[in-house]
Amino acid sequence: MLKAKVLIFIILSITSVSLLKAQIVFKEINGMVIGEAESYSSQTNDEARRWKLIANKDPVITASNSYYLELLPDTRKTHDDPLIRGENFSNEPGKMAILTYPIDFKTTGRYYVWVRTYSTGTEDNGIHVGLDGEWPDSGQRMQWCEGKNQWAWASKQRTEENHCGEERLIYLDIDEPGRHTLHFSMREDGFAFDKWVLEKEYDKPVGMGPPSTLAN
Ligand SMILES: [Ca+2]
Ligand SMILES: [Ca+2]
Ligand SMILES: [Ca+2]
Repeated sequence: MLKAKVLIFIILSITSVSLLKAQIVFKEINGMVIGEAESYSSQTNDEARRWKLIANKDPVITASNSYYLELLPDTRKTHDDPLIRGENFSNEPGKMAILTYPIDFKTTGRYYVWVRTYSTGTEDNGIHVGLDGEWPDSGQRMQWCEGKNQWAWASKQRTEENHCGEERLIYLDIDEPGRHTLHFSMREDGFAFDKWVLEKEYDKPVGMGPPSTLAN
């Protein structure tokens, strides 16, 4: 009887630990929210492309928290590789490889979205961002041109006129305080994703950026 009770206790403990692990929640502090890409709570629509957890191997390539995600496989490495919509490219947001991060907000308003990536070319430098299951115009086609072959922060939107992206066009509007969910989805495969920052000021993070703002 005692053995059975101990066994049930162990099973319940393991279950609650795994539930806790799956329930990382972030919080906004003074108009900022910071999170590691690898601390997502769920990944969906990942049949064709999947975010894989990568540990720092090269001491020169230093990801925040020693880990980052890479969207694999990467079959379109150069402009000469075939572009296959729904496989290695998705100009439509919220269709492929969706990551979700719960966040508790106190302060409503507009938050600019910054992402730290490591781009090596022209076919691994785009991503989409969404909120609460929706994909507003202001979250589509985040784009990086500067800072190849190194970790780089940016918050720019690719437009017809400017393929390298315009500043201050990537943002999410928080209308109500409380729990919201942040999402990212694939635009180009091979994207390396280290960390994200939501901030009311348009103020580029430096280095690895500030530490995560965890609610739990
Ligand atoms: Ca590109
Ligand atoms: Ca690619
Ligand atoms: Ca990281």
